[in-house]
Amino acid sequence: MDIKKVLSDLEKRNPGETEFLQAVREVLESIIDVYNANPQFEAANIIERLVEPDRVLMFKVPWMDDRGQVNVNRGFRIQFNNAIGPYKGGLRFHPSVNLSILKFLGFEQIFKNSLTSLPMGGAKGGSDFNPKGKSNNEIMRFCQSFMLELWRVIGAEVDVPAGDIGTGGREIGFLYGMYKKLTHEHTGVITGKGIDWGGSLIRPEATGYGVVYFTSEMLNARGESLKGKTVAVSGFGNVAWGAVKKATELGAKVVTLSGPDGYIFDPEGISGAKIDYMLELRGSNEDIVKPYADEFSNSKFVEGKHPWEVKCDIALPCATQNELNKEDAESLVRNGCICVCEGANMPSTPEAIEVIQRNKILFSPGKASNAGGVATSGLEMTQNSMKLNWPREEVDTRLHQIMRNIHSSCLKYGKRPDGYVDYVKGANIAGFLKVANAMLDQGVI
Ligand code: NDP
Ligand code: 2IT
Repeated sequence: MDIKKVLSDLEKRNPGETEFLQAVREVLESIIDVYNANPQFEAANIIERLVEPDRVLMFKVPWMDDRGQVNVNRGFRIQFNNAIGPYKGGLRFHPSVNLSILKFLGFEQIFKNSLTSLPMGGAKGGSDFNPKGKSNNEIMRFCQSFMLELWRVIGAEVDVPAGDIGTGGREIGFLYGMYKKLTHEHTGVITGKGIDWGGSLIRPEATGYGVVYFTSEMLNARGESLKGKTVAVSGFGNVAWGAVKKATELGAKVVTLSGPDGYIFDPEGISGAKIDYMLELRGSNEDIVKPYADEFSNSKFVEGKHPWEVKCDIALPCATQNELNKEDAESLVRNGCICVCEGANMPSTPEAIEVIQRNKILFSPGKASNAGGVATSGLEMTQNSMKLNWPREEVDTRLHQIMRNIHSSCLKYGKRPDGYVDYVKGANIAGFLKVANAMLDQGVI
């Protein structure tokens, strides 16, 4: 494979899709040796087939606001690859959403879902709709209009959406209600459902818990543990909340949170009622973390900055893509950080990853360490198929085991002769092999 040529061809066909190209480049650079050692991949042109989504649906989402004005947003669903199972992946509602961002997320999802060992293909969708500041009724009308298009292409055995940024339990409820109305079916077509109507226990916590289970595995492999460690977290959404909860439970002290307005530094640690307050902040429908500092007097708000300037042992970026850059990585290194474990999708820039790995700091890519969310979605699908609900402990135990298995897969393909583990390479190779072999088995389709 000639990576340069593949990427330049891809750029020509997808001009300006920087996030998508960034995600593809990382995978290609990781798998090149394995790819070249197995000529059957090139013979079947696996790479060109893998970087082209199976299909892209783009649609108009008109909706009426509370003043009676008609608004128009753009909706998407990228069905990227279903070699190992039905398409699966979240829906992002955020004003920054565009084709490039959803294609990068859908592409990453292929390998992430493969790593979980569950039968799920890769997909992503969403809209440039901004849920911030909207009333419940506006959110409902938007979600209903979105589903009026989406329902035609999804299905419990076809494509199973879920939440992502800006899409939580409330939005999933409105989307599901409309799907049910249109199809007359009550099925497992969406995950992240309410616990009384087909949802799974632990799904809300799963991504953050999984990130922390994965961090523990990485630390254990170096003879370390989370106990007594200082942790910096970014974001204050679903993933950040789960990560803070589990890290605190396992004896670490989480000292930061962040939002688009800046970050909170809480030297006493974010625990107990402060963790519950994160849910209030998120539910307030505002775009800010500043109120935390007004609520808890020993903490401070630092405007317009990322939390990576704070001294910490462990960094968990849980907000959004490219939120940790080269300078941030250098600051983490200077401050003695020993582990960066991604909760968000692609939060570290390639330059940041280079700095982190060069300094032999533990680093895990989101597609490995945040896979607990979609894995638990997979467990929700299993429970829906069986028409029963597992207790909390059962789901949590399975989630924990899946994270351990993903860690082992990373070690298998990512361990270097000097003992340092390249989790990026390990995750990409392990995720890729299963999908590529399935594509070979199924012929040119
Ligand atoms: P939420 O909407 O719950 O939270 C997202 C957080 O990131 C919020 O704190 C949000 O602030 C912040 N944020 C979003 N966009 C930006 C931006 N452009 N600049 C600065 N801050 C931003 O989403 P999740 O917690 O679900 O998702 C967080 C990350 O984790 C995403 O990368 C997502 O793809 C990934 N992920 C989510 C999974 C899940 O199960 N939910 C599973 C695996 C990965 P604000 O809301 O104020 O904009
Ligand atoms: O990025 C992700 O893995 C998610 N947003 C979760 C997807 C899912 O289908 O649960």
